[in-house]
Amino acid sequence: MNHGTEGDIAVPIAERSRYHFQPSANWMSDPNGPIHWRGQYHLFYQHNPRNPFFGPMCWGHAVSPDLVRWAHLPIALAPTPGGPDADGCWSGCAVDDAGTPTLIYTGVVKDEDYQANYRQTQCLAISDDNLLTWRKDPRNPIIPGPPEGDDIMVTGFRDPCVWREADGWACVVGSGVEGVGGHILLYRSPDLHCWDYVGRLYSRPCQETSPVWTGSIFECPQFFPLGDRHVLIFAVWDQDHLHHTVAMVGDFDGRAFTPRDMRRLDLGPDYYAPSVMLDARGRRVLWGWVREARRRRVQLATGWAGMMSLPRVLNLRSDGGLGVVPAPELEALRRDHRRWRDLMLSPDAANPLDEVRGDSLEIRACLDLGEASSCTLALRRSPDDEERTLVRYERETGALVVDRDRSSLDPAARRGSHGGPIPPGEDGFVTLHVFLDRTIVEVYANGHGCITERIYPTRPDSLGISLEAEGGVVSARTLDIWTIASASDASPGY
Ligand code: DQQ
Repeated sequence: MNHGTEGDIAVPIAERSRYHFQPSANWMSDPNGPIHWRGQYHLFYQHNPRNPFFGPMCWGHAVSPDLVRWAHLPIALAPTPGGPDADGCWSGCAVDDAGTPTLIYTGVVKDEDYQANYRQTQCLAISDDNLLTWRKDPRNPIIPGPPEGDDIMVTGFRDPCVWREADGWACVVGSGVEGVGGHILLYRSPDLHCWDYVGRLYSRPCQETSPVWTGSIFECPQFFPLGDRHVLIFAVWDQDHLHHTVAMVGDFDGRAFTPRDMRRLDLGPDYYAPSVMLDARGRRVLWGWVREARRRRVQLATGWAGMMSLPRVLNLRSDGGLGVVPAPELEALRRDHRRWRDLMLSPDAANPLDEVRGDSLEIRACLDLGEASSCTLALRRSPDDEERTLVRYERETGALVVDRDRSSLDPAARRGSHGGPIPPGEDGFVTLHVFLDRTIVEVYANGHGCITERIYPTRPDSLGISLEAEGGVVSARTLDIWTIASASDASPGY
């Protein structure tokens, strides 16, 4: 393992993921235009191929037969000098236009006088060689700017999400006004080229905080039907900061969306820029960018930044909220398996998982908390507990919390506890489904919510795990632990 230094601490700098998607080097951020095309999954993403920082964005491209094993393909979109995307091809979507694969994305040109220093317009590109190379439309931009005549002066106009309707196309664009609130703008088109502004699909003031704060600008909106409802997902940008992602379930009357349920899509601080794909099985599969959570100079030494979340399948829950579970295809990566049944955990008992080690693991526990106050799973734990990341479920508050205060000795790594309420399942049990991949932890709870966190353990012996009860006895009705293969070891062989 390579090491850099940060103060007196040796910092591991080459902890690439084993089964989370990432490019071979440099910057990766938002997933873009995931599409299931002729039996294969295509995933595009914001990519700066020159260095591990935000820069003039390209669309990186990868293909997979199964959502799990990916082969890298050539860059799909890059800025065209003098064009409406001269300074970046920002986020967008992919659609099937009667057999023609089509990308709709935000082109940006630096302009000090314009919305947050970038003029933002919507552009289109098509492929006629099975998504390998892309031709930009000479008529670009297809939407030359934010709507005029509405009473909004937007400070963002980006990230188109397009879908087919009975007699044409519809598109939402993320927008908002700094210090005022976010907007989702709705457009319609007969042909993907000429677009009419319909109105605001949804707006919310940034002063409203309950049940969730949605900030000033909505980025990366995703809008689609699910069951008998519509779902609106977006990322929250405010005062030059990326915050969190929000999911709303509600009703669409053809012009406006009215939310009935509103909550965080992911309770962690490192998950952003969601993108949703409809696959051949009719599933809505969600991707997200998992950001770095340490200082820039370590990022430079590492040579890469950013990973893709695991694919997550969305469903509508009986309580009106959005359910999120990891895609079952991930099971193909499972290797060695250990199972415990009816494991009784009491506060003073020895750690039953003392023998288990690893930084690439899947853990699934069905817990009966009884009268206990909480149950805690520790990951990437050094033998003396100097480093460890805690995943705790608190019975009284029904909260899932990830505590990374001691995840790393690296002073450049961000700390803190994050989480929120995720009620137990209908059977009263708490099901934790945890994916550990070196510097990423994804925790899914009760089929209902999840937390994504970056951690950066520095000690080579921070590989232990433990499961503990606090304030009473917890029964682990089942506990399964698998080692997980590297996705590249299971290459699709392109
Ligand atoms: N990232 C893109 C934008 C989007 C933001 C630029 C979200 O299109 O709003 O790389 O992370």
